[in-house]
Amino acid sequence: MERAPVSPEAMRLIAARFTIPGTLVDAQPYGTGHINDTYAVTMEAGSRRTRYIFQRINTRIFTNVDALMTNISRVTAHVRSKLSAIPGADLERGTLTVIPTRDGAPYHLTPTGENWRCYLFIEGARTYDVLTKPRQAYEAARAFGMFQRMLADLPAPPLHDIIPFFHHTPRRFQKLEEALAADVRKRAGTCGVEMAFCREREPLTHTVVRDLESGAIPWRVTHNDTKINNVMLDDQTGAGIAVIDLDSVMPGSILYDFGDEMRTSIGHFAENERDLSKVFVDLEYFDQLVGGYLSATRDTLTKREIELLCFSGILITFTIGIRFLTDYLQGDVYFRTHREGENLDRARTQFALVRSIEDNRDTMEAMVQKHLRG
Ligand code: ADP
Ligand code: GN1
Ligand code: MG
Repeated sequence: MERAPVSPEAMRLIAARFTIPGTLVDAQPYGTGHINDTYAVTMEAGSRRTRYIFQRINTRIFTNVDALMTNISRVTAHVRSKLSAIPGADLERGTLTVIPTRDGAPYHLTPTGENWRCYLFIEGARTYDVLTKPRQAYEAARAFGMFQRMLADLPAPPLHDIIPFFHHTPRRFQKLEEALAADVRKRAGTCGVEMAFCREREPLTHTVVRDLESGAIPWRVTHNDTKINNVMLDDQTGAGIAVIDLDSVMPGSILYDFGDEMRTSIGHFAENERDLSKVFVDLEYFDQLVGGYLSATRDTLTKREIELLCFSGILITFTIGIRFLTDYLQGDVYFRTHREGENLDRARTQFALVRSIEDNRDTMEAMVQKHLRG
């Protein structure tokens, strides 16, 4: 779903509401996120130009913006306090910095009902939609692992459950069946193969949910959207410096985070790749991913979490494929799309990756064991 672009005049008025100096000299749509509308905004004060990220929050998805921004403020403050204990740490690049409005609020509600927030622009670093070097998989995974580690002692109360049942695969599966039955866009006929694929794998939807419910694996503070373009890598050193897109940080399983990272960092294909011959696991990237993730989390994971690491890649890739397919059937109302059928392509790509992980599972399990030993 696309939303109307913002006029330069409207952007100027919005920027004026935040505690940032200068006048707006440029504003451009930015990034490839599927949910919010993101703009890179340049302000000029005297001879100094400073960039900011402005986001129009998608309130169809985030219905409680107060709760959302409370979570983000708490998480970024906590990460910043952890970073401040590390000599030489860069507090402005190591996490998002929420810029308050002139009324001291973490977001601005416009007279027309739009919700805008503003972050410092993290300069000298970038996100990747597709990785180009195995080492990037290590760095990104290490950053996500460190992020989770830093949040392990976030003081009570628990974070707001921003999107209940976000990674609850059995519910996602049920929604898919409902969307198929309703078939509002008459697209059911085009995804018979995909539906068969999903139904064949229905039994695996229950594993992590059941283990969380029984206490076999712990609830933790997790990011829940650890796709590769939600972590910034330094342009000079390549190091993973900041985990961003904190909208869905809430109680969850680390398996959600590890699985989503795996989905987006072990191959050489875009999420919407149509040539499925390109969709396969590159084991060298997986090896780096596991190495980076365990370098930060090895001593915190339980035996059962470790047992499920490889499986989580199958589960989360499958879950997100289910969500793309559901959105396709519902008429592309959730994820931003740029062409007809894009959500179906995205679903097909996810399912092809599920197959490739299934095919490589034994080798991947052995790699996890190798990293645990050393
Ligand atoms: P969405 O929720 O739509 O995915 P994100 O918060 O992930 O939105 O932002 C979209 C993209 O904008 C990111 O992938 C990243 O490239 C860029 N971005 C977001 N926040 C910052 C920031 N503070 N500094 C620099 N780039 C950012
Ligand atoms: C969305 O916001 P973004 O583009 O980083 C989505 C994730 C999906 C992802 C698929 C809040 O992430 O859950 O995994 O698209 N975010 C939300 O690319 O639904
Ligand atoms: Mg994002």
